[in-house]
Amino acid sequence: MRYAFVVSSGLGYQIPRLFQNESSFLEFDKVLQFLREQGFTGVELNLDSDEQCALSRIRESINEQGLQLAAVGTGLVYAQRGLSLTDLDPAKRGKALAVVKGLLRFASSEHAVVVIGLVRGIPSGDMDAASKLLREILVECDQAARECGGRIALEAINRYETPLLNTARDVITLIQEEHLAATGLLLDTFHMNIEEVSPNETIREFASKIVHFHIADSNRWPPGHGHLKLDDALHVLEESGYQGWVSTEVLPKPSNIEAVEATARFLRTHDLMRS
Ligand SMILES: [Mn+2]
Repeated sequence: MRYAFVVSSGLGYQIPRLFQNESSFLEFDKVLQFLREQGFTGVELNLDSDEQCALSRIRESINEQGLQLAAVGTGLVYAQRGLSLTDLDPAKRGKALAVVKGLLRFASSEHAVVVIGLVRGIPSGDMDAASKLLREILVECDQAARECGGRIALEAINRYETPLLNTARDVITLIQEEHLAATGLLLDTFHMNIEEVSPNETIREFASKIVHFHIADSNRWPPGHGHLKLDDALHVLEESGYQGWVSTEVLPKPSNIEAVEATARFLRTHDLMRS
């Protein structure tokens, strides 16, 4: 398995207004260097736009620092720009879809997955209509992914954040019913702790469908700061034959630096990160 760390203006190593100003690009370079020094080989980003200038610069930075792009998250498309894949306004829905498609092209050129998490939106009211909209648009996303050789990681997210696709089985059922060939499962230990009967059983059951994996402890702090047995979960994941990225998506607690160091230390102590 390969280990990555999220860098964003929200979760992960937090850089305020990341990619919105010059100083944030400079800090980004330093953070990438720090991640590499700590033993991580990949970085996961959360982007809210597919603006080409910024994407080229991001690609250059990652390559220069000798890291790989593990994944591109899209939650900020919703959190920062208010665009979701289930918005009842077709124009806003279309904009969200356009950004996801642009990010799919970028990510696929770097062999990275695009994460579909909260960009699905938080619908209230007619849930059947929202579920139907989501299905239709995920079919479109999958089609776009196939066209550019990309892959989508559809995340099971806990009920307190969205009513749509809370469990691994919810995600797998949709993928199978809609025959989504370029879409796989993203499991996140924080969400699984809330929604799954037995997270380790869930990992075993759906191992062949997992295309990306997020770790955080029970309180979303770095591994070792909560009450999850993350070493057990990761050994189960490894034994299941998973060879993709394990990406640390945590709150920047106690601080950015300490979150990275604590995670690296945890992964080494438990013989998971071996480089
Ligand atoms: Mn996650």
